[in-house]
Amino acid sequence: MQTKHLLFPLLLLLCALAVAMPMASQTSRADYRIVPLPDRIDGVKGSDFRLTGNCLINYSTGNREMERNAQMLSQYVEDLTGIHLSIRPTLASKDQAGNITLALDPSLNNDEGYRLTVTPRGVEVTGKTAAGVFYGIQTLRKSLPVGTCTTVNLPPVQVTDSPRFVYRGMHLDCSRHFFGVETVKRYLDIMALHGMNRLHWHLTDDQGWRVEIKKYPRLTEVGGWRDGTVLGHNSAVNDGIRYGGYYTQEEIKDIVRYAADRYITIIPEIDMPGHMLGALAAYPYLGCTGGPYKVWGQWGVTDDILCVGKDITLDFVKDVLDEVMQLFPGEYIHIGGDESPRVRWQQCPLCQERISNEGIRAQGKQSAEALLQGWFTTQVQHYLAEHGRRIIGWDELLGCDVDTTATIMSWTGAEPGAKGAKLGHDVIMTPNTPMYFDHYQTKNYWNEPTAFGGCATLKMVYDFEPVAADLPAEMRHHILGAQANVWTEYITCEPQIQYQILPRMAALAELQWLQPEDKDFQDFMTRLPRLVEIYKLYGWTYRARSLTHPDEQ
Ligand code: TNX
Repeated sequence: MQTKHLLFPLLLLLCALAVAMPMASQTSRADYRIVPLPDRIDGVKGSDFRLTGNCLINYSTGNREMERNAQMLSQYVEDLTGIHLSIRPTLASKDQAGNITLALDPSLNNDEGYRLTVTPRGVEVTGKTAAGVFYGIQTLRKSLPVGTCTTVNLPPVQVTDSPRFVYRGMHLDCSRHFFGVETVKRYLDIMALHGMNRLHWHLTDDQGWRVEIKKYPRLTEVGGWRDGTVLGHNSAVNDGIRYGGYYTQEEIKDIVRYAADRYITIIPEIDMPGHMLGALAAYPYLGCTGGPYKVWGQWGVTDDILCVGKDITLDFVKDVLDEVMQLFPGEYIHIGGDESPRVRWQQCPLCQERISNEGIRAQGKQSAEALLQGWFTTQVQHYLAEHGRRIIGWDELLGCDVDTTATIMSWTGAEPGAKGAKLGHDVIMTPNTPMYFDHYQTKNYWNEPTAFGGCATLKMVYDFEPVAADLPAEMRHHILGAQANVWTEYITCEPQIQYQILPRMAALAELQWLQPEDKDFQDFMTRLPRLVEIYKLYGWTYRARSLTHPDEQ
């Protein structure tokens, strides 16, 4: 065979190797200007720390939480860069050279605060608690470049950070449409990436009861299913397709654990006395008229709510809450309280008897029926308090005379929140504009997936300030934080959920973490694309146009 025939393939091979070689040993550089922006990023002199597959992740021997933190960090680094880091329990500080060390330092002043220190010799993520370390890990993760490489250079730095608010929430409505365990877990993953720590899980409503309650099996057998779903915004057309589903108690426990591993507390919502058609369809005796009732296939507010004139209704509620408390260990149970028309109560002899027996009388603008809702809520509140729990309710509760141990969720606007704080309630701010992520992201929505209505652009979310300017200084601590709500009347699948929340969650995260004087929208927009690289890496759907048109009114 002549050599000239071999020469060409050989040359080709050499060229290919030349191209492939630098790929195989590719180096990239970390950038600590992430979303949300840490409080302080202080550059330190010295050479970069070289993160390679030879680095270990050290964590304190015997600490389960820190071990899990180490595993998560290892997984994140591998997802982003392809570099595999082994984890190692260790006691000795001398092992730190060349490695990443996760440590606790009780002298830090914020429970969720952390410090990330990079020197040429190593990386240390320190938190007051394991949760703080987890947030430091998120920051380290988001600082890394996305893309396969063998070495990441980390410029020496001291990052110090702590969240502005203790309550950093997202809400998910799994009643109007039902989303399986994997979707909820991914939602929690997305929350973790954004440094959020409360999932408000809307589990029951007129369109479906989604949590298994052993004592009342019909809640899910009957209340979990509807005959069909209306098309669009309550048109005359119904698809006629049976729709439903629910979470078994085992699935709930699994999700609660998954959340806890990410330092997220789940707050279940059992909405009462309104938004209860799921339960009424299953147990018609719970209503004033006795039914028959059907799980709703349309949207809005129905007049059929729980009859609170009957003791059996209170027994039902307590039984359900007993099981709910078993499933959800967090302090808070959300008991709803929104949109409860009182027309049935006005007509119901038992509710009227309750009003007179309890000596309830209309006061000023508050009708006797409004105060009956207050009476009912107080019963539930006391029952939960006996079990060491507290309630959150929608801002309608401010019109029902509940005491200040009830935390108020301000949704009809920001004013009820300010009013509640002045009265001495703790408050979570979720005003429908701009905190309803089921609303459109532009006013120009002809080309958007159908949404509830309204508009909250990325910039509007960013600019939201949860603490009213005129709220007196001594009442400001009542504003626990902010949350975005994702109602799912028009959201039918996971990519659509993600489209509605991303990238608006990035703007929300920044207002949850940053002091208002440190916020800067233009700067945020320069940092956002790198976060979006992580969305892409995990295959999450997001609204790309918001990156170039963040305020398209
Ligand atoms: C109002 S927010 C509701 C929900 C709807 C939502 C749609 C609240 C307490 N009640 O039942 O799903 O608007 O945006």
